[in-house]
Amino acid sequence: MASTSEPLLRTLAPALRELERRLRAWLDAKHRYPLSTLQRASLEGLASDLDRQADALQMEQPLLTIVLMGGTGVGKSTLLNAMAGGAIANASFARPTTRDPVVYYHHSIQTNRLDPALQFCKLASHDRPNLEQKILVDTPDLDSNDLANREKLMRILPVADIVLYVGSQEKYHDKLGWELFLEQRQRRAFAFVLNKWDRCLHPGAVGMRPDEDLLRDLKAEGFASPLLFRTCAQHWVDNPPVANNGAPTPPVEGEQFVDLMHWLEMGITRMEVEAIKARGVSQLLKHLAETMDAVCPPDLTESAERVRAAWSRQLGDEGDTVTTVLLNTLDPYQKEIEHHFASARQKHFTGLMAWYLHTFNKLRYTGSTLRDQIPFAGRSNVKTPQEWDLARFTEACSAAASEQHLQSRLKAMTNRLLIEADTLGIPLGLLSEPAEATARLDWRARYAQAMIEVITTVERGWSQPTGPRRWFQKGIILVADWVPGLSGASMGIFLLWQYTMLVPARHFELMDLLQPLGVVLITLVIMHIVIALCLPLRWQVIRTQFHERLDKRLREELEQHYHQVLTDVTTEVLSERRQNENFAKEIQEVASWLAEREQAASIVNLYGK
Ligand SMILES: Nc1nc2c(ncn2[C@@H]2O[C@H](COP(=O)(O)OP(=O)(O)O)[C@@H](O)[C@H]2O)c(=O)[nH]1
Ligand SMILES: [Mg+2]
Repeated sequence: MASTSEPLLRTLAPALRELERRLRAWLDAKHRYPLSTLQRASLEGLASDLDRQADALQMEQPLLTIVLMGGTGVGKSTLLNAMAGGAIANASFARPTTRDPVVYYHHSIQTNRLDPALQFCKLASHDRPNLEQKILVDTPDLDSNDLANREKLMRILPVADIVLYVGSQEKYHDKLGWELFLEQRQRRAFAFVLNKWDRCLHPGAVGMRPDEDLLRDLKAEGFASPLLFRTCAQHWVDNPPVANNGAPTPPVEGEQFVDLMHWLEMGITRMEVEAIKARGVSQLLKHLAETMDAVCPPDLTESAERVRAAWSRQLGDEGDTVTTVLLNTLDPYQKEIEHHFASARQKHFTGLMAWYLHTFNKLRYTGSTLRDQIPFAGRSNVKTPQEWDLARFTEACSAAASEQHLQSRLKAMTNRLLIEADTLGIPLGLLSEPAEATARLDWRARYAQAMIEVITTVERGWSQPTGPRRWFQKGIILVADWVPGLSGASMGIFLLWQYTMLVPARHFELMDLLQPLGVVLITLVIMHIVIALCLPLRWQVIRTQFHERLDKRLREELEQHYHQVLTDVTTEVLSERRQNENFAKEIQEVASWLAEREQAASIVNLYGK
């Protein structure tokens, strides 16, 4: 049995190392989903445990470490001395306060094979073949007032395969000790010693017998039939059993020190050692799996969908407000914009009409061109560009708008978005950093860009329409381009006809020259009126179109950026979740492989349910 189980443990070592490597890499990686300090510490502890177990399992013959744990004065040191058959541990009479942990081990074990936590203890070797694979460790009192002592104990505990929980009649169930037991019981084998048994039995004792009381409490913790030894350690120090060289007589009825020794020497066979080791590893894996499960990020896909919908509403409102603010900034420049639109269309006309429109617009918008030159304080803090330059103009508008409200609005809105996301199931901590970074983007430039694009589109849509409107406009332009010239020419021809063909012929007068010019001018004016009626240019119409498009454009821009934050974070968290699940699967694989091969050794009583 032992020969088949040994490869089991040694095969386990590399698997544990691999898990340790994965765990450390996971801990070192950056996590979007936060990990609490406590969780991190506990995972780091588990990584060292994996390392320790891997080391321990790699040995030819795995060593079993049995640690004596208990409160001050219960007799741990005395018990170890009794086990050793002589004074090796500092029992209280020798050095009551400074107590280094004592390690009692077989001389064949090279000290460098001992776990680092043990190498710094007081070492006492022996040559007892029955204890060859076992290391007994006395520890500082768990209720010691000296913090350094408690620290020493906490450093040794992880090494323990079996904890021998020692109590005495007055101290077997102290709060500290019991808490430590509850904390460790999932991970280690436990056996119990009730020392000073001689004191438990004295006739004056009232209430429940301590051993029965302890058994009852252990039962409540799932230890149905725990190993409990009642001992009088002091007695065996005074009368070492080896010296008796025969069947020693217990000092009082029911004393079980001999049974304890028998269990340690014979009860824990090699098979049990390996079973305990294997069990220790599976407990460790279980603990690791549980901890990984606790830190596993939730699936945020559904919450993200809800948040997306809620955000869309808010971002839509924001886009609307920003549009209104931007357009209000634009309002005072109505004339300039109309001028700009008019000049854009004027370019489509040729000949006389082009000249006429140019002159007309110049006269009509004198104010606006004039205004370009004078700084006009008081009306608005928007600076009008020196030359008529639409791009620079809108940029200035949006810069002003931005200075007024928009940047701070955006910050406030981002906070609202974060709170909304939090209530819908995406924790604040996940989104705040990238969302705030998005709020800090150069939105002024983005707004300006949007305005320029929209104003250009509206202008193009107006000056170069598509569909039937396009042909309608073409027709009007064609008529407007030709009719004034033609009517002037017709007038000229008519006059010539009057001079030459008409009988009696008309006499030439200087004023006649003005007639064709007059006709041209009148036609130009009539055509201009026709143009104005058929292709109207009104600020309200431009503004409405502008509002619609800018609103849509800004909404898209805002949604694009903020939704990206949501997508990025959910994808990242999802991939962290996958990683976590994969790791859990690997842990599970090792654990079930181990479970299949775990021995049916008689170790069940060392573990609670
Ligand atoms: N009556 C009685 N006293 C004991 C027994 N074992 C140890 N003691 C005494 O208990 C005191 C504390 O023992 P010690 O081993 O130093 O306790 P530790 O603090 O747990 O290491 C010593 O004075 C021992 O003589 C026992 O079985 N019966
Ligand atoms: Mg002691």
